Amino acid sequence: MHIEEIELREIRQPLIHFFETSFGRTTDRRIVLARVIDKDGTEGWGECTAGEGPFYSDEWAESSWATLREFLAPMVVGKEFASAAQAFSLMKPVRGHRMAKATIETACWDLEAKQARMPLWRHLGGVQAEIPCGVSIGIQNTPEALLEKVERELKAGYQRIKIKIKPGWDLNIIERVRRNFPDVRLMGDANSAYTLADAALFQELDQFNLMMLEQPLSHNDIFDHAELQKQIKTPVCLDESIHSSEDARHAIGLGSCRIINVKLGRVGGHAEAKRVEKVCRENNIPVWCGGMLESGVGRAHNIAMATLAGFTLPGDVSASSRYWAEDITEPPVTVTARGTILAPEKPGLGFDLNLARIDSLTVRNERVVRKTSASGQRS
Ligand code: OSB
Ligand code: MG
Repeated sequence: MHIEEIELREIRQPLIHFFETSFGRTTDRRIVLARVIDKDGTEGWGECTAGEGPFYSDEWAESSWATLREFLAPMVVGKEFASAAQAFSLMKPVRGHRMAKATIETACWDLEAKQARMPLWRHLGGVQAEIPCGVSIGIQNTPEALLEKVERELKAGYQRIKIKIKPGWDLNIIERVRRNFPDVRLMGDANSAYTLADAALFQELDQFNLMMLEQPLSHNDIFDHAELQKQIKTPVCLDESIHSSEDARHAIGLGSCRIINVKLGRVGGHAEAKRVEKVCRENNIPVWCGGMLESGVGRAHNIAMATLAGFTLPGDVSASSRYWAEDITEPPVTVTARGTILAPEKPGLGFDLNLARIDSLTVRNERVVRKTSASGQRS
């Protein structure tokens, strides 16, 4: 692989409905995209999953743009490397910034799959042509609005419901949803809103037969989660705390969780996501694919990753129409009546880019090309 150019774009696109978590409400998305172009002319696309502010993680749209433009893209452009699996190590001098790195890394995988004329999911080693889907439902203005949403998603066929919780929107809400839907596969996601001092609350939640409780404690903790897991029956699932296969190994060893949510951006791309999946599979820890309110590009990458063998639980990857009036990919992502997504058979991501739509949403773009002269000027 020899990347001749990386084009960065920022697009802005409103969500159909606000999405609220314990750390805040999102109404309009800022999404950084990367298009990597090989010297043979093949291109690949990746999406940065950083949010609009540094609240889910320390990365955010502006920091990822600056890091990509100043450091990461120049480390990859003009380099000859054996495969997409090596892209992450080219960017190793930069510490952290995994979401920014994943933007380029995942684009390289799309490109490589296209060169091999293979669907990305098969190129990654995926084995499931159909993946089970759930939905993540944010905090609503009223409990009634939440119940309506749950009902609508179940009618659409989704296989499990995730409810965002925070202090004041937790026990009472889970109880009401459970009472109205006694048999659904249900879980809660706290996005780090609690501490170990809240263990009694989680013990009370045990009676509602939740599939799991996602990231109840601090965003970088694995120690207190291990203590909490000892005190409750509901499986703990880690999201924010897992940035690498090393983190996964440590969390599993400590007993901090029984399930792991894998997100491409959070771990730095497909190669690391594959390593997380492997560690978990070898330790009988089920994984599932998380979501970050992605456009069609990130969504297509999530679908490909979720076809790996260890992804045995329904993830947060759902239909484009739940987020966008119009997606930037053609066709948009759709879900079957059985609550599944069919992995596409076309080469690469398997979805075409709607370039006219992308152009109309673009607020800035920048081309990073190889330095050609001794003076260090970009050509
Ligand atoms: O914690 O999984 C999370 C969205 C933004 C930031 C964090 C999370 C989420 C979601 C939404 O739960 C998943 C989706 O529908 O894309
Ligand atoms: Mg989460």
